[in-house]
Amino acid sequence: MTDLTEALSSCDDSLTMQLIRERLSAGVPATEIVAECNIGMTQLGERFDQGEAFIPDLMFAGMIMKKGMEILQPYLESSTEITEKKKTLVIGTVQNDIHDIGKDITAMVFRSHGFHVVDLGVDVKPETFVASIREHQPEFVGMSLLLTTCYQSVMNTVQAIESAGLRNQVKVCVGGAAATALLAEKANCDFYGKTAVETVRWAAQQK
Ligand code: B12
Repeated sequence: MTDLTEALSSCDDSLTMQLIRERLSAGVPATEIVAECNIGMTQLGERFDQGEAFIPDLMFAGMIMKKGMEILQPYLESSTEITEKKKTLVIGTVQNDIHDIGKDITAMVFRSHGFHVVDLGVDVKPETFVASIREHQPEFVGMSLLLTTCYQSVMNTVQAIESAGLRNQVKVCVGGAAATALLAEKANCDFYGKTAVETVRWAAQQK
C-alpha cells in the first residue's frame, strides 16, 4: 500500500490532494496516479465488503476521487497519442448501476486521445444506448459495470443493439470492477477493458 492509496482509502481529503499534486510535480504520469487511486478505492471496497467501512465512506471516497480527477484531467488531456480521424464513443453505466467514477475516467481518457465522447450517464437503459447509437452513429459503445447483480443489464444492452440491427456497425466494449473477459464473451461484446488506457489503445487500433 502506498501513501496515496492509503490516504484515499482512509478518506483523507487534503492528504490525497497533496499527494496527487506532489506526484504530478515529480513527473509521475497521470495515468499511473489514476491506477494508484484505483487501488485505494478497491481496498476501501474490500473493507466495505468485510463490514469495516460503510456507505458514507464509499460516498466520501468517491467525492475525493472526483476532486482528484479534476486536478488530473488537464494532464490526461495533454496526451500525445491522438487518433488520426475523430471517432465517437458512446458510453454509459448500465441499468440499475449508479457508479460513475470509472466511466468518467474512461470518457476522459478517450477524449484525451482525440475521440468524440457521448456520455449517457448512469443507470442507462438498453433503449437509451440504442437511441444514442442511432443519433450519433458511433464507432464504439462502452458499458461500465461495477455491480455483479447488473450482468443482465449488459446482456440486455447488447441484445437490444442486436435487435435494432445496429450490432454490425459498432464495436462494443465493457469495463468496470465487475466486468470480466468471460462476461464480455458471454454477452457478445468485442472487448473487455480492464483499464481505460488499455481500452483506448485497443480502440485506436480498430479500423
Ligand atoms: C465508490 C463506491 C460506491 C459509491 C459510488 C460513487 C460514484 N460516484 O461512483 C456509492 C456509495 C454510490 C456506492 C454505492 C453502492 N455500492 Co459501491 N463501491 C464503490 C467502490 C468503493 C469504488 C468504485 C470506484 O469508483 N472505483 C474506482 C474506479 C476508477 O474504478 P473502476 O470503476 O473499476 O474503473 C476503472 C476500470 O474498471 C475501467 N472502467 C470503468 N468503467 C469502464 C467502462 C468501460 C467501457 C471500460 C472499457 C473501462 C471501464 O476504467 C477505470 C480506470 O481504469 C467499489 C469498490 C471496487 N472494488 O470498485 C464499491 C462496490 C463496486 N460497490 C458495491 C456495492 C455492493 C454497492 C451498493 C449496492 C451498496 C449498497 N448496499 O447500497 C451501492 C449500489 C448503488 C447502485 N445501484 O449502483 C460492491 C459491489 C459488489 C458486487 N460484487 O457487485 C463494491 C465492489 C464494494 C464491495 N467490495 O463490496 N458505491
